[in-house]
Amino acid sequence: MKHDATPENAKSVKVSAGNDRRSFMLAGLGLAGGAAAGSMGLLADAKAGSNLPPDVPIWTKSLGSGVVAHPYGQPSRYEAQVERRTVDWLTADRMASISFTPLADLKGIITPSGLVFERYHSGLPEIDPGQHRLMIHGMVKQPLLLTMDDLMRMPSVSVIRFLECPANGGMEWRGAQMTGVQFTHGMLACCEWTGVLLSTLLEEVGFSRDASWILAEGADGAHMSRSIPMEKALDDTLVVYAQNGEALRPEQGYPLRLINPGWEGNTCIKWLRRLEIGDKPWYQREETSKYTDLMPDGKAREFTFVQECNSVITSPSPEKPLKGKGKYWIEGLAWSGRGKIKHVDVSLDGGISWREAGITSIVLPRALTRFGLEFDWDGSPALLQSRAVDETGYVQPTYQQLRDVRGTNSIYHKNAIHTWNLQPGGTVANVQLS
Ligand SMILES: Nc1nc2c(c(=O)[nH]1)N[C@H]1C(S)=C(S)[C@@H](COP(=O)(O)O)O[C@H]1N2
Ligand SMILES: [Mo]
Repeated sequence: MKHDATPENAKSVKVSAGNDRRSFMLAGLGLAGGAAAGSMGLLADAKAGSNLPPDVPIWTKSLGSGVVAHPYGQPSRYEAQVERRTVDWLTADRMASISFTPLADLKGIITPSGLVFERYHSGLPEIDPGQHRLMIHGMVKQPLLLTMDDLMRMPSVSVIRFLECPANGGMEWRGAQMTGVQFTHGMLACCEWTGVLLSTLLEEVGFSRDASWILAEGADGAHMSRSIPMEKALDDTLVVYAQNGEALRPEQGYPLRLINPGWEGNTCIKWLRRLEIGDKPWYQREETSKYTDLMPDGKAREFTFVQECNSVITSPSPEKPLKGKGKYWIEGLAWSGRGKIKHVDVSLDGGISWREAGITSIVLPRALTRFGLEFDWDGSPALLQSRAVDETGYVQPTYQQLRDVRGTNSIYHKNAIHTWNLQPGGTVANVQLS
């Protein structure tokens, strides 16, 4: 798109009223023609007022506010609708609850810290980092009680990885019922995480050769805890103190949390206070009565750690309806707990035919990956789907394929191909195809 309509040359063009202004603007943007006006929706809603070309907007005629009007910067007030939201009927209170990431409004692959979904089992504890300790004990030569300062002095690494609750989309096992991508897929985020590799800490304490599991425990009232296999701990588990370049947010576990890249968010213990080294799993509440998968044979599958390959179209979506026929950019997110995203296809006809989408972001293992595709909408109804393939060759399943294996009792680990029904008026509804 060419941007050759500077304010200067804008003034030199003689325009009289609303319609002429519109065609001038479109010509300047290289989008001349009534069809483009309708299709792009450019200026479609804008009332020709004193802030629109060729007039000089009011904010251009005076000094702005000075520096540090906001010592900690905030988004524009025009972005106030971009916020975490809850589904009130899901949980009895806000302490053992969840809020969802507003995926439809986000760009790129990094989730801004203030918009990362929150999952608490007993509310958000307010922890004084000066009084916080990490205890590492059990089958070790040298138990340790570490301060935050101790941790900051150790070798540090930063990685960009997604974080997803295994219950993400769980409500959709019973059929399409959530009203937006924020709620169907918003237990999902991707941040840069900085901290110390757990393997570094394990070397420090000298773990026994018979050790095979590690219990991670949080400092919240729930003492949320999970058993982590030693293999993962020695691979890429991170004890994290920073997120997107600053200290962890309280919501994300300040001052310290675990990140198990690509694994159930539930294993990523926040407000981390204790790591116990042992030789078997502890079978805590969150790995027995919860976060296990009830299979068709009536048995519960335990320790389903990996978040399998998944994807969703974030626009169009219920939050991002279309405004008339014409060209649009379909975009969405794909991710896999097993590695990098290799390929994303998009269907406009409910999975009968597929087109390859472009990958429009950096591609990192176990990170959100953005895809996009041009779409010329003729105004007819469509069934939009995305289907991701990861570097292991795993193809995101249909609901039917998933139910064939998992039956109908599941809550967690739903990664089926999702369908949006684009309706003639441009609204988008959540529907489910098998
Ligand atoms: N201590 C503690 N850690 C916790 C939880 C918790 O309630 N307490 N919730 C877990 C769950 S179920 C998920 S999905 C992730 C969510 O991380 P987030 O709130 O940073 O998005 O944290 C996990 N770690
Ligand atoms: Mo979770």
